[in-house]
Amino acid sequence: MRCKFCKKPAFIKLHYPKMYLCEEHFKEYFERKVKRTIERYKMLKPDERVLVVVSGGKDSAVTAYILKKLGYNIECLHINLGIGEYSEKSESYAKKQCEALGVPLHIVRVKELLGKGIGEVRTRRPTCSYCGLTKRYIFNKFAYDNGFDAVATGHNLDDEASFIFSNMMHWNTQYLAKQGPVTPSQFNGKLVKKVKPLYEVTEREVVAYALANGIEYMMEECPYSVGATTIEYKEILNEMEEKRPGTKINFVKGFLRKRHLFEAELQEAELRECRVCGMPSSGEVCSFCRFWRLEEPIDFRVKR
Ligand code: Q46
Ligand code: ZN
Ligand code: ZN
Repeated sequence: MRCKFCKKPAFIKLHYPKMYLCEEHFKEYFERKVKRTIERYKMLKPDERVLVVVSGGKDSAVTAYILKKLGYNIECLHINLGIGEYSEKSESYAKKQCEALGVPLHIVRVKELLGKGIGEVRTRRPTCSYCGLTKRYIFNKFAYDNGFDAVATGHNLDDEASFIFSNMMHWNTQYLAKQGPVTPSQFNGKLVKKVKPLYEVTEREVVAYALANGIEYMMEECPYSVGATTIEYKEILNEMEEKRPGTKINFVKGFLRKRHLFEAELQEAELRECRVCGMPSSGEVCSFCRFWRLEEPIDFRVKR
């Protein structure tokens, strides 16, 4: 098969819209799509400082690569979760990716910072639940302490579609009301703006783009992700996409049009400052400081 535009041998067959593209035209297509997503949802202004959270995996590596290529002012943050060999490998991939890009990389190691790695804390809380809480707190506070305007993460269309799908299956209307490509800055900037530049590209397209650009990434999954229900939801959506190309993007775009219906159910807890760290909290002490039993705030400011 040949490229739709230049008749060179095809590098990829896209299913929606259906077309064959050579490597060069695929890169162009992908970059244009991400640029349009950033503009459509008004994610970033050209002069903003953006912190990209890089895990070592493909999605965040591609996010950093493309934001740099589109001319944004980015720095990267890797959070080493302290999950044995998996985390060591992830960190070395994040380093390699940022070196190749020529972008500054900051590293925060959970075990050094908090005494224990993810998976080592004795708690009834599920591992992924306190892992998520820890990551979200660290990248937000790191961005806030260092004056970043936005945090960019690597969530792609498959992640978003499966997240919405699973939350609909459980009617978690609170989560649905807050889900989207951009979360604006709140609480006097203490909650830094979050953006997802890969919101409209599929996982398959991200893999192909990484391959086309020689981006190396960690392929192993976190040991705690085994059996996660989100993987099942992704499989179901992939089957549907196979039968009806466009299912995922139409589902997510339809959701965004109807999201206001869930907003009526939003019971926003009144936020105040955490007694320990001063960050926004619904109780006297925020969930991060409470979980890690902190008595002092953590200062993430980088000496320059
Ligand atoms: S939440 Fe759970 Fe992930 Fe943390 S413990 Fe691993 S699988 S890394 S996205
Ligand atoms: Zn071509
Ligand atoms: Zn706190």
